[in-house]
Amino acid sequence: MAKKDLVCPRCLESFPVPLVRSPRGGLEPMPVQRRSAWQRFSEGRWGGQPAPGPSSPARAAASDAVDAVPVCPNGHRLPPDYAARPTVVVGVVGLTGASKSTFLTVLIDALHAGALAPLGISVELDEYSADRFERLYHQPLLVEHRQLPVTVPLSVQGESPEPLTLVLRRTAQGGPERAMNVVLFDASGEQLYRKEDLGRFSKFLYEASAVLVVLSPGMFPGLQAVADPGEGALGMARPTQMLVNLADLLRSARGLRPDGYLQGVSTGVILSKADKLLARPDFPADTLRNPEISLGGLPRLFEDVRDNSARLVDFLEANGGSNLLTTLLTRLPDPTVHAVSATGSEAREGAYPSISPVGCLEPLLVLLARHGLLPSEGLDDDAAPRAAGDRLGR
Ligand SMILES: Nc1nc2c(ncn2[C@@H]2O[C@H](COP(=O)(O)OP(=O)(O)O)[C@@H](O)[C@H]2O)c(=O)[nH]1
Ligand SMILES: [Mg+2]
Ligand SMILES: [Zn+2]
Repeated sequence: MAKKDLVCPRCLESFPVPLVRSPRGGLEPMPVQRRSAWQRFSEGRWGGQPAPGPSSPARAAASDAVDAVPVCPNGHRLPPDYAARPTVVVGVVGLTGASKSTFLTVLIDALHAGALAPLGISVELDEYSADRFERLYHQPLLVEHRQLPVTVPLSVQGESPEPLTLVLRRTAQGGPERAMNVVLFDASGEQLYRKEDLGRFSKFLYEASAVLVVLSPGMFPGLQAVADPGEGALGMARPTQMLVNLADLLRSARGLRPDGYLQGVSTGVILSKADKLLARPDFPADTLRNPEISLGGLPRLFEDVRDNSARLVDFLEANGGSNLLTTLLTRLPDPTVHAVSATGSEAREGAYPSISPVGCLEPLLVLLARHGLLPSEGLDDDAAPRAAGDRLGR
């Protein structure tokens, strides 16, 4: 398989090798430390004798190269050893108000607090992300318990959706450490259904190898009673169009036909704000849960994920989401559907009494299994690839 390009965790531009600032100005490929032809020749010739050391300018150049910080073509510094790890770029897609930012905040907070420790996974936020996460997400929501301000859609071409980057490290007992960069970014769904924005803003999704679609209950016709202000009036046409465009985009980014199989792309669907559905008799309330996490329990957990997905699909179809669900299940590869409540309860006058997230980790566990950091046993009912839609037992 061809070596994959790197993706900058700041601007999401892809590039083949890290660059360094050249002493002459500008950027050049990071030098690989190689022995010169003369060194190789002389080693062979003079066998056991110590090779003459490099000249002092050569030593100086080598030490510059070691000190130089690798950057992307736009000059953003890459986190330490970033290029040595595989990267999964996760686009979190949903309309404004769907709960993308709130979900990301509680998810990253839980990861940072060691939620994956029972699986032998440690999580570190990259330095640049950590600072932004603290100021813009953690402090307002989790310390002050305030509602997050709306994320403004990108308005300038070339503007970055400002991803948050995590490094996940897993040490299986006795085995070598495996590490992965996870780059999460907020993909405003508005910029997916407005045709004029598609080409300008959705290039970031070209780099995504994982997609988390966030759907809030208020947009389903049968669930209007729990809609937040403005949500219900939108109707289902926009979110459905958003998904059609998303699926087209993921395929065209890979040079695939509109019905081509999206190899290597994982998709999860988050039914957000599910705390608001608990009072409804038709809602499968036990799908909203914080399951115990252990390595031994993962296959069982993933089987439950499949069962719960099927029940949530039935629930949403019965509440007027038929077209949208058909679009999801037929156009995206093997999506699992998860009930999630980022806050555990509704805000009153802009503030939450307390924040107790439910179900936030599950979509990430599936994603990590799909991308090879966790075993995926239990996630697929058999090894043979099946058409999307079948997978959910329908
Ligand atoms: N009841 C409830 N409301 C939520 C939850 N998550 C978000 N909200 C509400 O939805 C609003 C929009 O969430 P936000 O994360 O800003 O949406 P985004 O535009 O997709 O980033 C928040 O201000 C909250 O009022 C949740 O888990 N439960
Ligand atoms: Mg937001
Ligand atoms: Zn960059």
